[in-house]
This record gives sequence, structure tokens and C-alpha cells, in this order.
Amino acid sequence: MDCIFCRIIAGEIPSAKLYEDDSILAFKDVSPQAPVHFLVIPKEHIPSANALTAENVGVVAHIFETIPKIAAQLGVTDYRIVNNCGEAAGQTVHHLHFHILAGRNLGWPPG
Ligand code: DGP
Repeated sequence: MDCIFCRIIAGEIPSAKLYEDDSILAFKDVSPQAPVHFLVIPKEHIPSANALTAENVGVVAHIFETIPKIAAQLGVTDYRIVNNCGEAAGQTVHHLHFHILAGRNLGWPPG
């Protein structure tokens, strides 16, 4: 298995887990860009947003309903959700993931 996030899901690489259920996992980003920075990923290996289909997109709704609960546990109500799709957009790990950033003022537009 050469996907780093699949290896995190499998427990082969340690992570600071914040939430886990049958279909998704949330854990702190190893390279935080804000005081609060965590990732939420589907357990199914979906390479990017470009690989979403009618069959697998339901997990994205589950991710989005779970994000506010995790944020609330961390004491934040204002946050940014980021998905980098494709290398030119900044995607470095080719397993669908959503960044949640909070705890500082976030500029717009992003770089
Ligand atoms: P992106 O550039 O959008 O593909 O974001 C990938 C993020 O994944 C990046 O912010 C760093 C994070 N990351 C990469 N490897 C690991 C790891 O082994 N553990 C954790 N916790 N995060 C990782």
C-alpha cells in the first residue's frame, strides 16, 4: 500500500486521531498551517474530488456533517474547509481529504 493516508487508516502510521467511524477518519495535520488544522478523509481510497461519483459521493456529506462536531469539540465555530484537487491546486497526497483550518484570521483570496 503506497498511499500514506491508507496506511494511517490501517494503523501502520501513527496519527493524532480526533474522530473515527466506519467510513471516515479525522486526524491532526502533521504540518499545521493554523492553530487548529486537521484533516478528514474517507476510509475508501478516493484519489481526489475528480474521482467522486454518484456511487461514492455520500461519504462527502457524512464528512461535512461531522466537521462541525469535531470543530465544536476543539472549541471553534469559525473555520475554513479546503480541498486541494490536483497538483497545480496544491494536492500532495492523492487520497481525498478536507483540511479544516481555524484559530487565526484566514486571508482571502488564498495563495
Ligand atoms: P494536500 O497538500 O492538500 O494534499 O495536503 C496533504 C496534507 O497531509 C498536508 O497538509 C500534510 C499532511 N500529511 C502528509 N503526510 C502526513 C502524515 O503522515 N500524517 C499527518 N498527520 N499528516 C500528513
